[in-house]
Amino acid sequence: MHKITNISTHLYDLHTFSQKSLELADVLNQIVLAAKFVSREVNKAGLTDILGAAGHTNVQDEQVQKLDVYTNEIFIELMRQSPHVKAVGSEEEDKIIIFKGKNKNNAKYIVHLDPLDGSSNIDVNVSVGTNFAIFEKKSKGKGITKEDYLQKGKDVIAAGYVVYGSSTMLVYSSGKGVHGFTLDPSIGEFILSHENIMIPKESTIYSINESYEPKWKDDFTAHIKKMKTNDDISGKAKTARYIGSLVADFHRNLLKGGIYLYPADKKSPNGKLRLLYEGIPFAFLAKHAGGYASNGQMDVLEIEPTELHQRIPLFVGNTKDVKAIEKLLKI
Ligand code: AHM
Ligand code: MG
Repeated sequence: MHKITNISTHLYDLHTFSQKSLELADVLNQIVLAAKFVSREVNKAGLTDILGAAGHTNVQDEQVQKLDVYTNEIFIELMRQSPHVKAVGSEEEDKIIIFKGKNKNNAKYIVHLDPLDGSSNIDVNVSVGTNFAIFEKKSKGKGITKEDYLQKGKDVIAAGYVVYGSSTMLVYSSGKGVHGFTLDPSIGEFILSHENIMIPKESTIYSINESYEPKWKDDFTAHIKKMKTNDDISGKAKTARYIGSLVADFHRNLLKGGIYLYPADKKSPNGKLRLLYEGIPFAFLAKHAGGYASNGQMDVLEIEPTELHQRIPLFVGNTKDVKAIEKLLKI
């Protein structure tokens, strides 16, 4: 029989059972548990009309929550229950949530997450996901400072995402390769299915919302046009794929080779995506899978965060594609 590995065993193996691996495994296990709850809810989302719509009661007379509200609450609650998580930054919360209490005296991890990314796809049975990045507190003592929760991506301890698609998959890296686990719903376990993912050398896909083309600068439009015909990088035409859930678009490009682009434009001069929980997790994963992420000027992992919900333009995927965009946009 071939070896069956779940995520905690995998993490212990990678870090040879160190204290760090035990603590990190606890945090990841809480993320895994939350993801299982969310996966269950996502899978029955289409049944809400039958079971009860958000804001109303279902057939059991329970209040039904909107999926994004539910997801945010379950992730925060499970982070609260881990003795190792000191704070959580969530796309759904204005401020950083800092946990207090005796069981948190030695907590040293800060988790930034987008509990349900791809909000426009929630109600239409299209893949959505959860993205996360885990940092270690730098300051001494029980408290937490801005420097603790506004760290550069290069200081990430582990990052990953869960994609709730035709199956539910969790992909993570703790700096030693990028690994994918598929949820087996019959036993409720994430089992290692994609070990050591490397982004394919041949990049065949570009992912961008082309409806914003009238807002782009001419040289950017020309660059995208070149991708469709005779790409400078691969010498071949790329094909377009855009789901509108970053997590699902990134996942596909990671496995198939390609570039995801969300530039700054006249409507969003700083881009749309958020540095801490949308840029950094994918930049970290891309790096460890042989790819690269940039804001058009520099490596996303080198950007100094100044606020919790800071936005950036984001280009992520095959290194050569992203470097070509950087060359085009660099001031
Ligand atoms: P969200 O966090 O509100 O879901 O917004 C982020 C999403 C990404 O998942 C996706 O890639 C992008 O927004 C799509 O934006 P647009 O509809 O402008 O193409
Ligand atoms: Mg999002």
